[in-house]
Parts: sequence; C-alpha cells; structure tokens
Amino acid sequence: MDLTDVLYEKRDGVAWITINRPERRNAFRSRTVRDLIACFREAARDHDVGVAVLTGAGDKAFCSGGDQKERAEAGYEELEVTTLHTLIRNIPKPVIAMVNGFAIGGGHVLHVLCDLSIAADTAVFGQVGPRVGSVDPGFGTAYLARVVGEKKAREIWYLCRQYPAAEALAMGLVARVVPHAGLDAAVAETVGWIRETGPEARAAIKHTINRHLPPIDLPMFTASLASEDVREGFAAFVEKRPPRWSPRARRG
Ligand code: 2NE
Repeated sequence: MDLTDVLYEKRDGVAWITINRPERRNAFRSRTVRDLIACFREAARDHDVGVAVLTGAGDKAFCSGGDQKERAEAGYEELEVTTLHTLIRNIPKPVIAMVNGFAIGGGHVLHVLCDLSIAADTAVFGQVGPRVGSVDPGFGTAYLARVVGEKKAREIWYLCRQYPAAEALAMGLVARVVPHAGLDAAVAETVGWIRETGPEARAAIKHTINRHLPPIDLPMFTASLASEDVREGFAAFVEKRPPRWSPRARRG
C-alpha cells in the first residue's frame, strides 16, 4: 500500500493501524482518511488478520479529528469520512481503539465506532463539533447515544467538555483503563483473549449488533459538513479567535 499518513503493520495475526501525524495531534486530512480506508480494507481482506488495532503516533493523542487547517485552506472530501466509518463498523473482525491520549472531535467518533476501546490513564475524551460549527450526524451521535444513553450523549455534544479516562470508563465508553506505560501490554493481552474465540462467531456477533442501528443519514452528513457554521468555526480555529456565528444560526 502507498501510505503517507498512516502506518500499517501486521504482527501475530493483528493489523496495527497508526495515524502518524503527531505534530497535529494525529488530526486526519483527506489523505489520512484515504490511507485509513486502504488499511481497513487490507485488514478485512487478509485471512491471517483476526483483529485490527487503531491508534495514534506519539504519546499525546489518539486523534484530534478533522484537520482544521486543511479544511480551512482547501476543504476535504467529507463522504470519505462516512466510508471510513462504515468500514470500521462493518469489517467482520473486532477493531480495538488503543487510546493513547486525546480522542477529540472526529477522533472521538473513531474510537466510539471501534468494537472496544482500551485507554491510557492519561487519555482525554470529548466532542468539540458544535464549538467549531461541526457535528457528526452519523454513528458519532446516534451510536454514541446507544453506548452512553441519550441524556449523556446530548451532554457530550452540547457542552463539549473533556472527560478524563476514569469518567469514560464509568460511562461505558471504554472497556479498560491502564497506566500509560502498560497500554501496549494491555492491548496485547486483550487481543490474546479475543483470539481464543472463534472468528466466525466474532463476525456473527458484530453483524448482529450492527444490524439494529440504521445506516448513516448521508444527506444530513453532507449538508452539515458544508454549513456556514463549519466554515466560520474552522476559520476561527486557524485564526485563534472565537467564532462569530451567523444571525440565522443564532435564531435556530
Ligand atoms: C486535541 C487538543 C485538545 C490538544 O490540545 P494541546 O494543548 O495538547 O495541543 P495544541 O497546542 O492545541 O495542538 C498542537 C498542534 O496541533 C495542531 C494545533 O493547531 C497545534 O499546532 P501549532 O499551533 O503547534 O502549529 N492541531 C491540533 N488539533 C488539530 C486539528 N484538529 N487540526 C489541525 N491542527 C490541529 C487541541 O489541539 C484541540 O482541541 N484540537 C482541535 C480539535 C478540533 O477542533 N477538531 C476538529 C473537530 S471537527 C471534526 O473532527 C470533523 C469534521 O469537522 C468533519 C468531519 C469529520 C470530523
């Protein structure tokens, strides 16, 4: 695979997929999303891979969501994000999010989509979407509400707080929290437990749990990501100033 933003390594039946943009807290740009899609397709196709692990390079971030600088300059191809989300949901193998730091915005959505999340005690979780005029009207909202309950999901999206790993564990967002230095070992141990189980049974579990959630509302996703709020929110981030929301949006 011709990858620039993501590392792909296959070890002992596990596909290790690492977003490699630590200088931007592993924010994803269009190229990153395309690389991730290629990696998950490869992990799905390869019969020697039983489990995929998604993580971020460095010790600061898992992923800080969409690259606001690229978005402000050139825009990115939003539909590819929904392709990635659907792929992580549908690949018939467990996907583990190894959350080694900030899981924020679209990065938080990525860990929510994974089958299990294992976090370092230094990890921080949260959505920032509406603060920058952006929302994920797909799994990042609807599925999150199933995981943590509707009221908590509304709180997470409306208040845009950052939650420490211990709170994420209490909400049921993550399966395990371990000291940062023990994260690799905890993920390896968890992969070992999974690999003692039958792959066809695992695929059936994933398929059955997925079946009861409707697919992404693509028109809403596209409209939301092209909104005036998003343009203003991302420009404000780059210019390091508070956003100035349009009068129409303020009335809404
Ligand atoms: C993640 C967080 C909380 C980390 O804070 P901190 O203090 O540890 O780092 P700092 O200094 O904010 O960031 C370090 C460098 O990374 C860049 C920053 O601009 C900074 O660069 P320099 O000033 O050193 O040059 N950076 C961090 N996140 C970035 C990003 N997402 N895009 C581009 N550059 C980024 C803190 O950095 C934070 O809150 N980041 C922004 C989170 C955010 O707004 N994410 C986008 C939400 S919208 C979204 O994810 C999305 C979408 O809109 C559409 C489709 C799918 C997803």
